[in-house]
Amino acid sequence: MYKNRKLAAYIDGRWIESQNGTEFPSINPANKKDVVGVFTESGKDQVREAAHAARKAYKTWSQTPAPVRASVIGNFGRLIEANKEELAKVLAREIGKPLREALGEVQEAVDTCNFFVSEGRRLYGQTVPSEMPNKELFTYRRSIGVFGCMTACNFPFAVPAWYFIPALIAGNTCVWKPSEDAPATSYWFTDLLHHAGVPKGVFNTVFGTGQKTGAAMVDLIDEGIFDKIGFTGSTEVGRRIGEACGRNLQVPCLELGGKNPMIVCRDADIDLALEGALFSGFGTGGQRCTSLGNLIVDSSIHDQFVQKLVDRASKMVIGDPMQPGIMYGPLISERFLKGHLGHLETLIEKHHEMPLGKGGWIGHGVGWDHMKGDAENGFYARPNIALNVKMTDRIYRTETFGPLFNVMKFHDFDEAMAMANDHGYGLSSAIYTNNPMLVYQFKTGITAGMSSINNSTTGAEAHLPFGGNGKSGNGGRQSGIWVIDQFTKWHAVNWDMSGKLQLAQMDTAYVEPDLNYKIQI
Ligand code: UN1
Repeated sequence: MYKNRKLAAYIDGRWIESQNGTEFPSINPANKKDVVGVFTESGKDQVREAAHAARKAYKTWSQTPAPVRASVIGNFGRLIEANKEELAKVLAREIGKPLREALGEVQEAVDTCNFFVSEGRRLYGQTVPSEMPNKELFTYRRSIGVFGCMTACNFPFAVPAWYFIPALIAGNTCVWKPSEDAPATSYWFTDLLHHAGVPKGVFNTVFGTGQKTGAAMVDLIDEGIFDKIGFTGSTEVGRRIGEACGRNLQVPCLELGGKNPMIVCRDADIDLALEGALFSGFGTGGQRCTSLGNLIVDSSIHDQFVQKLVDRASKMVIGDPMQPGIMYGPLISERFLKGHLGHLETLIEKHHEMPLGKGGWIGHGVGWDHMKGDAENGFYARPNIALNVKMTDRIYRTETFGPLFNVMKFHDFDEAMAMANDHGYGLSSAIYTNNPMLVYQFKTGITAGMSSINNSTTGAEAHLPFGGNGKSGNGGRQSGIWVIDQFTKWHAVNWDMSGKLQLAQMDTAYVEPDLNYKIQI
């Protein structure tokens, strides 16, 4: 347990307490007086030590039969399931996610385990015909090596599961820098892997902030101690990581921000679209990479739709994550709340209408009629909708990561598609329509990696490829069978049994055609 221990890391199967590192507390954002735990930042030396432990464990783990590796992941899934309620409560307490969603997030990790357990019995390669006699060709998936990974705070259990479950099954060993906003959740993730039977050194965790521990990991890419990097977080940091990996001829898995569009067409089921827009925009306090950024509404229904939207939004219940029936809880931490308030300050322009008001921090100068939490001690923000947003506005192309989204008006479908794509992100997207032709145009014209038809921009299922394009990532995908390509490299093997040197292309017994032959009709 992490209580009264000031843990800095889990390396080579042991928890490490630090005497002199910088401490950082994990604070319950619903009540800042509730300290979930105090952890200590790992520095460069500790990150290096973790990577060395992972390197040492790599040979044995990569040679352990894949079905045996997968059985450990099976154990992990069973342990998560057996502790689902408790894990969801820690997660909700630590990052303010409503309990129902926290339970869903833990379930997403269970689903990922269940999906990948049998992948340990596949990891298929191919047998391929050779152009030579008495020769066979094969392809094998080989593990990559030491995987260094930095994850975000908004999905502190499911997203690490997306990375580490396939990485471990494929035979890699890992160093994880979880978010500084969710160290307790990350502690339990690590602890359950330990109890699932992951051998020492195979999985290592280093706690700390992005500025210190994360920066140390990025610096160490140039030392060559990682063979693969994964990162979920901002586009800005992703770009720096991509540069460091590029210098070292590595391809990282980058899952970055979004400005996810939702198009509402005139023929849409309006009530369904309203429901979808509200959850996409305000579910999880708008703090999903897949949250709604720009709501793009047909001009002929715009005013009526906005009126209903504002009406429904103004009745949303905000409050303590443990309370039933809340739309969203506090923001993840004070830092996220301040970031959100800063966006309201700098991105809202004179021509934007704010029908839900302009602010702000509930309990700190502003109120909210349907508040079910401790406003004085929590980091709660009012919801905001910005109307009349144009493609030339900064807010159109800036990820805001809070309970705030834009509404734009379109006159023809080409304009709607331009609004959906031109901000340069390409993670998630949605359309509400019952017109198959519009669905087709949307599916073939959207640049996002994920699209919903008559559904929220959020809530991807755990076995479809998750990821984005443009400013949202480098095209890598997580989840489902596709993620195996991130954690394995192809190995091509040829086996010549002919007893002589047969040269491909040169000694191949191709059959020559009679090119003088002309058909006579
Ligand atoms: C994220 O915000 O980084 O699709 C992940 C969803 C969730 C995962 C989001 N299943 O909204």
